This record gives sequence, structure tokens and C-alpha cells, in this order.
Amino acid sequence: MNRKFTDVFVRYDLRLSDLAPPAQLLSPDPALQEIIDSVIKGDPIETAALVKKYLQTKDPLEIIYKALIPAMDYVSKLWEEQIYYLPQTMNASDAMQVGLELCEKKMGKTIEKKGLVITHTAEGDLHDLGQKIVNALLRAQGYEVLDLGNDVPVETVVEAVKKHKPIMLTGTAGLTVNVDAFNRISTLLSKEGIEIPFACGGGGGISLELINFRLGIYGKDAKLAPPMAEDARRGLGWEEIKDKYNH
Ligand code: B12
Repeated sequence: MNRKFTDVFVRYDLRLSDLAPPAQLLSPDPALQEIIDSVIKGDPIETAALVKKYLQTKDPLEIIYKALIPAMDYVSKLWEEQIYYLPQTMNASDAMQVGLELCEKKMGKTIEKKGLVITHTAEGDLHDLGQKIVNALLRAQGYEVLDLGNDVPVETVVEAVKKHKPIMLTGTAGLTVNVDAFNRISTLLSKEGIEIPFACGGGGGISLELINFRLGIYGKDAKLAPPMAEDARRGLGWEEIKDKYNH
């Protein structure tokens, strides 16, 4: 009997997959390169073990900026080039998160992030895979992400925005009918005088024509989330960002 429970949950299809690209040399330091490889491979257990090992001799910031972030940057490129699919991207993101948390624990504080983005999947909607990719790509680019989950009531989203004051809000949905929830969020935020960009995306049931409400910006692909957040961070208003992306 297999008593190693960590083996039970291993995705052997991914482990054996020949989709995995050849190891990419991103650091001249073999220790950092080992961490990079484990993140690209998407193995959170290995990443945790390596980060713990190298934290004994290395500065946590060096591990973050010279291994974890470049590794995830590379994974973002693999996603954009459609070499990596959802499972590989999510596994890599999990590995990076685990490593980041260990480094931050060692430092006793979190690293300075570029800005906070709140993400959610619409009220009534369970299609949250797009949101998970958005989270991963934003985190890879140094943004702090507050993930409210799926099927999030409109009021909860509005309360979270009021409380945490993000630079941008995102919404994901699969069902056409749930665009109404985005619309209600936009109305409630506008009533409160909160004018942040609200980037909305989703497959199947969601299209550019539906994202026609105030604050609403259409995101066809998750890879657009980091440049949109960058625009928000640089101080562009929702209308300017909408002009850039809604076509
Ligand atoms: C997987 C799936 C499910 C899974 C969802 C699992 C999960 N955890 O997400 C399950 C089985 C639960 C499901 C259930 C249902 N589903 Co469904 N589902 C799908 C399917 C096949 C794929 C969706 C998906 O995950 N794609 C992969 C992800 C990665 O893509 P994505 O979400 O589109 O995100 C991408 C972009 O949209 C964008 N993006 C997304 N969010 C954001 C945000 C920002 C800021 C940016 C920039 C970009 C961005 O980036 C992502 C990639 O780069 C679609 C078909 C389709 N063509 O979309 C139907 C689909 C969405 N489902 C549909 C339906 C009808 C249902 C059900 C009602 C079926 C039923 N009768 O029970 C239920 C409803 C459940 C509910 N309340 O939500 C319909 C919707 C039709 C419509 N017009 O409303 C679709 C279109 C199928 C169809 N052709 O009829 N479904």
C-alpha cells in the first residue's frame, strides 16, 4: 500500500507530459536555477523544499526577485504562447505562491506589491478558471491579489472594494445572464463615487457587446489583466482604459 499521501495527489499526466518545455536557463546561479526549474515544472512541494534549503544561506529578496518572479514571468510567456495550458499555469502559480510565502515569513513582512487588485467570479456563476489565470498572471507581475472566489454576491464585492480600495476590480463569468451582476456592481460603485476600472471577461456567454456599462472594460484574454492593472497604476481612468481595450 502507498502510505505516502503526497503521491496520491500527484498529476502523473502532467509529470510525464512531453508538453513541459526544456529547462530554461534564467539564472547563472545553480541554486536559483533549481528553484526556477521547480516553479516552471509547477511542483509546490519541491519549490518549498528548495526555498527552505536556500533560505539558510540566501537573502529572501534574492530568491523572490532572481528566482520566483523570473520563473513565473517565463510561465506567463508559455501561457501567452499557448505552450502551457491551465493546469501547468496554475501549478506554477501555486509553486510561486508557496515560495513567496516562505520568503515573506523569513523576512517577517510582505514584499512591496505594485498595487491591489480584487478579483471575483460573478454572483450565480461557477466558471472561475479564467479568474484563476488572471490571479496567477497578476501575481506573476507583482500585484497583490485578493481573490473573493466564485458566486460572489454583488454586495460582497462592493463592500470589499470599499474596504480594501484596490486599483482595479476584475469580474469573470461564463453565463450571459450573469453580466447583470457586473452591471449592478458598476451602478453601486458609481453611486458611492468609486470610479475604479472594472475589467470583465469570460468565455462562451460573455462578449465585448455585453460589457457596455459604466466602469466596465472588456478583457478578452487573461494576459490583458496585467497591462490593464499597469494602466490603472499609472493613473489612467476607467474611460481611457476602456477606450484602449473595448474594441
Ligand atoms: C468548464 C465549463 C463549466 C464548468 C465550470 C468549472 C469551473 N470551475 O470553472 C461547470 C461544469 C461547473 C459548468 C457549469 C455550467 N455551465 Co459551463 N462551461 C464550461 C466551458 C466548457 C468552459 C469554460 C472555461 O472554463 N474555459 C476555460 C477558461 C480558462 O476560459 P474563460 O473562463 O473563458 O477565461 C478566459 C477569458 O474569458 C479571459 N478572462 C476571463 N475572466 C477574465 C477577467 C479579466 C479581467 C480578463 C482581462 C480576462 C478574463 O481569460 C481567460 C483565458 O485567457 C464553457 C464553454 C466556453 N466556450 O466557454 C461552458 C459554458 C460557459 N457553460 C455554459 C452553461 C450553460 C453551464 C451550465 C448552466 C450548464 C448546466 N445546465 O448546468 C452550468 C452553470 C453553472 C454555474 N452556475 O455557473 C454555457 C453558457 C451559455 C451562456 N451563453 O450563458 C457555455 C458557454 C457552454 C455552451 N456553449 O453552452 N460549466
